[in-house]
Amino acid sequence: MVNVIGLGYIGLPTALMFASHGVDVVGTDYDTELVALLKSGKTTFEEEGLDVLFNEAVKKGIEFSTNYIATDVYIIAVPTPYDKLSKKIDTRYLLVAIKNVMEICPKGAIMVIESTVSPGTIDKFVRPIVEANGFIIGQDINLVHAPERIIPGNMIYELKHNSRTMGADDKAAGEKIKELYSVFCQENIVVTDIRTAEMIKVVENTFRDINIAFANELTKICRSDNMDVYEIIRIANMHPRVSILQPGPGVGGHCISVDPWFLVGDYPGLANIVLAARKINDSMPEFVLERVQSIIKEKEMTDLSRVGLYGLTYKENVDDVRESPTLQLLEAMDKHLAPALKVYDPFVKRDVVKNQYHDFDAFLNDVDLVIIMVSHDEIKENMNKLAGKIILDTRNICNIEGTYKL
Ligand code: SAJ
Repeated sequence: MVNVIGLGYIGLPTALMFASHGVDVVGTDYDTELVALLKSGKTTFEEEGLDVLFNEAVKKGIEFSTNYIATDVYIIAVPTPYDKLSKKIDTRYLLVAIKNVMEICPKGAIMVIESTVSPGTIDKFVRPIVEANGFIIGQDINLVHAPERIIPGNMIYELKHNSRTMGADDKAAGEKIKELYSVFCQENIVVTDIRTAEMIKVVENTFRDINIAFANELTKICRSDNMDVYEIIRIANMHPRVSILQPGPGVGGHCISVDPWFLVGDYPGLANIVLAARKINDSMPEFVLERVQSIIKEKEMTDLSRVGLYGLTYKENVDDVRESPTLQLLEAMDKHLAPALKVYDPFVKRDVVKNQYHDFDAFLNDVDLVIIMVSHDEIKENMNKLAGKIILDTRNICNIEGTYKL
């Protein structure tokens, strides 16, 4: 039996995937409300294919609990944020999970850590807890690091079709976990050591952050000299060895905007491009604000209460608002004591900011300037509704004449 600890964006689909492929699974989370919701047959976030997978897993007997279960395989998928001051990993949720596992874990078990961790975290923080509980690593328990790689919006497909990295001290334990994941993972699973696996994960997300930063920096350069960055990227990408990503209003989410900080915090003076990229991406919400100010001036708008942000999530067609560029932009406005803008997002059902709308038409009715922050399918399919508005499109999805771009 597998006990999956942490039933969030990664733990839940992973638990469901194992269960739907016939593995005995208990999913554990400390959040009683979340567990109650799952037990009542409801999923806890929106993701393509998640409900179908959930129903299959329930049919196969998956269980949800707030308790940790004595079993032979644990998979830990709890959040690992970064400490905003030191830029280092905040291991608090991970270490609580490890301690709880150690309290009930029988000898001979394998503990798999899926949560992203900075290189050295397992040596520095995890091993001492395991050993303090009287377990000899390699003899009484084995550790494996299996960092997740799935992208929100395409998680279910990617769980099956992405290759994986497994870091293990003990080859046999690594191979055992590889075999377990092979029940659903159809791609190559590479077994390496733990520290290498930790680094690979952080490197993957840092690579993407740096490449998005390049697109964002180009945007600023092009804006300053009146060039069309999208045309430049489109045509440059026709070169066989050039593949520039897309500029945007910033980088959000719990992964790409977080993981590169681990390298900055842990290797001071060495992670220079990484730090520059983080700063560029973090500057984008303010850049959007500057664009808004110049448009307001150009259009001689006087009623600033009629400015609205479309999109609150960190990217298209997900309901996750963590570190979202829209939240970053609102925070920047707050610092300048500027009045809050109107905000609408079809995926965010609860109120998370001031002046939030829950109906697209009502939102459009109350604004003259629409800032497209997220390219949800809803707006792409209803672009005609924006006719007559002043539009700032930070995602390059709107073809309406006169639309302002980044
Ligand atoms: N973004 C851009 N321009 C782009 C691509 C993305 O501005 O060309 C922005 C998005 O709008 C968003 C942010 O970057 O705000 C991050 O979005 P994303 O789609 O690039 O990535 P995430 O955070 O949803 O998922 C990433 C993935 N990592 C990589 O592609 C290397 C995923 O595979 C990881 O599993 C995930 O992080 C994670 O959990 O670590």
